[in-house]
Amino acid sequence: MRAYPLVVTSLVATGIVAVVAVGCQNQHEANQEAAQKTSLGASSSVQDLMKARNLSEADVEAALKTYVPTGKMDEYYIFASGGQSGNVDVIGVPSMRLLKVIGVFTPESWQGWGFGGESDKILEGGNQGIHKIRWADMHHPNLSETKGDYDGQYLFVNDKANARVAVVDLKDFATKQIVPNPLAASDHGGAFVTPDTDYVIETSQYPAPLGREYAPITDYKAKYRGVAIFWKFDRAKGRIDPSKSWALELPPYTQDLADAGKLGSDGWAYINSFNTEMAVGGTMEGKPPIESGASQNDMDYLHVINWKKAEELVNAGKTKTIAGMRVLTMDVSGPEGVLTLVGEPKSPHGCDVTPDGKMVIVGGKLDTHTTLYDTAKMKDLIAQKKFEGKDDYGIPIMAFKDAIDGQVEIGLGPLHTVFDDKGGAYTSVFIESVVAKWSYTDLKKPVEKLKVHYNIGHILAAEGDTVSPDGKYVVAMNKMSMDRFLPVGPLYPQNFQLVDIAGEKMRLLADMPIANAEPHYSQMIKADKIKAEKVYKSGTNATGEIDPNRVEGGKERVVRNGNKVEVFMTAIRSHFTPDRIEVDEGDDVTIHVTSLEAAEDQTHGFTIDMYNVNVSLEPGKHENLSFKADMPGTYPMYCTEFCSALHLEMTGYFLVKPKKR
Ligand code: K7E
Ligand code: CUA
Repeated sequence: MRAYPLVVTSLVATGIVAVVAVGCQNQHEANQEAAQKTSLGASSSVQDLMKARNLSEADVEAALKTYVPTGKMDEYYIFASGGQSGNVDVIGVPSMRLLKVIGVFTPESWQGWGFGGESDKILEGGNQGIHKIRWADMHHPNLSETKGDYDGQYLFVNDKANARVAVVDLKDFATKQIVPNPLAASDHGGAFVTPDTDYVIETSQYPAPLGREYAPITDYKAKYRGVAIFWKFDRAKGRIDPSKSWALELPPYTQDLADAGKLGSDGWAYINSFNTEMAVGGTMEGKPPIESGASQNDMDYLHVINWKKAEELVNAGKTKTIAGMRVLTMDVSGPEGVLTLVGEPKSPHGCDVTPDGKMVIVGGKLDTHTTLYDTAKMKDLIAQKKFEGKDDYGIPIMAFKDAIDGQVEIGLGPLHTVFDDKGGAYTSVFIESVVAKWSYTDLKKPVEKLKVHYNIGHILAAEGDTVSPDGKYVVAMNKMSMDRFLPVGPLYPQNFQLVDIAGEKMRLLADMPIANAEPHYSQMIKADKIKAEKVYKSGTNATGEIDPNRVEGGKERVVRNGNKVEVFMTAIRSHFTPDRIEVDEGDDVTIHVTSLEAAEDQTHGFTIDMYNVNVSLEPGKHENLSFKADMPGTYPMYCTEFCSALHLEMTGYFLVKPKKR
């Protein structure tokens, strides 16, 4: 009630501003200039302001490089893993402003993601075993590619905790599919795409029997396995096709990161690993913990996979079906040259193919080097069967010295590497807490270091995983932020630091606190590659289809069939039709609701109090809400989005008549 006069007041105020803006443009500009001067307070120049705010010239330069004035747009999008939030954060560069949080694995209430509408079915599709999984540990988002370049169409993400991969459509920035991995319990090397997005690669992390069968830990070597799934992506449908997907059985070596070859190395995939010692812990039994058991050997193994050849063998039926998936087992892949190993120094992490496809770069958590593996040399060694031995599973091993191009001394704890357009490589160095810039084309070039705050994990670069990176920016994705932001209790934000790499030396430009979880990887794409829709075609549902139950204006109705009640509803500024629904306790209710809006940014929401249902109705959107009327009573239903001056009046009642007892 009380808000109504406020609405009118704000409308009147807006009206006045509009008249001023149209009628007296010059006066308006003069006013703005005056306002800017006064907002400097007592200072009359930039110098005074710098002094007052204690800013250096470098600060001001950084501010000018990142400031995006109102009404102007950013140059790039970052698609960042939301880590334990299970969702994707979309960030603008260079402003480092948060633009959207896309509901993926975890319910997101603004988007009505997972609160009774169509999206529930997408979330249901990602259930594992008998559990309704509603959280995720997202690690590596990957954009779809055409000829090795981001094409701005799709985003793929993985869930380490529950071994799943999701597909996000960048037409509407909404998740369209979640695919559960039937073979592994955890994944990590995902979701990496091949250069034309034929496949989305998802490789396991912690070994377990394929299909997650029980096997005692003493059977680790015999029964536990790693796995790499090659999910076939159907671009026309915009979905992964599990029936055309297949997997490669791997030794129980704790596979870590993966990447697909490109250009000359297209058709190959690479996975680094750790714990090739196959340590299984036993801290209560007086045995060393996995962390020390796994750090005994000087070398772990880079897995080199000829996936084109694997595809041929799969098509020739050389597979075994496990948990409904075709699996190429090690007794086939080893002898056929599909899977080959090569040593990797000390607890490797990161596995990044250079833009020219010639090298694979691996860091080492307990090493000071990055190692460059030569993709062409490895191809030759495999073709000539020049190996130095086999592992316990019969997988051939190439000699380290034959396979590498060289090593570069980087610093303490190099992890991930990204690239610019001039042969520059940027490696995140965790222990030393720096970004190290070096040259992958000239290994003798000195390494330049930039301190970051603090303990960088992943690093990302503008168009960094493509065949043609842009240079310009990298972002340090720091795990710790000790003294960077106002204190918010013992759980600190993560810190994204934007770094300017356009000049001779790296320059730190801005910090962005990441407040919702620990991101791992992210990718950055040129903004003009994204062709986002502004409104939906009338009746579009969460799967992107025109819903068969779409409701046209004038065709609203309530259909009863025994204890099934179907409501066909429309929403338009500022009412629902019908606005009264009366059902009996115990009825199965479905509300089909279509937004009749066609104007940009005219979103409604729909909720019924106390029923834990909520959907977002963007212009043209259709939703189907299904639930049982199991709680008798009187419940207001209303629009949850401030959509018009009479938004508060966009309401109605949901009445549940109690059963006679
Ligand atoms: Cu955090 Cu890519 Cu999962 Cu490295 S991983 S930091
Ligand atoms: Cu519709 Cu508020």
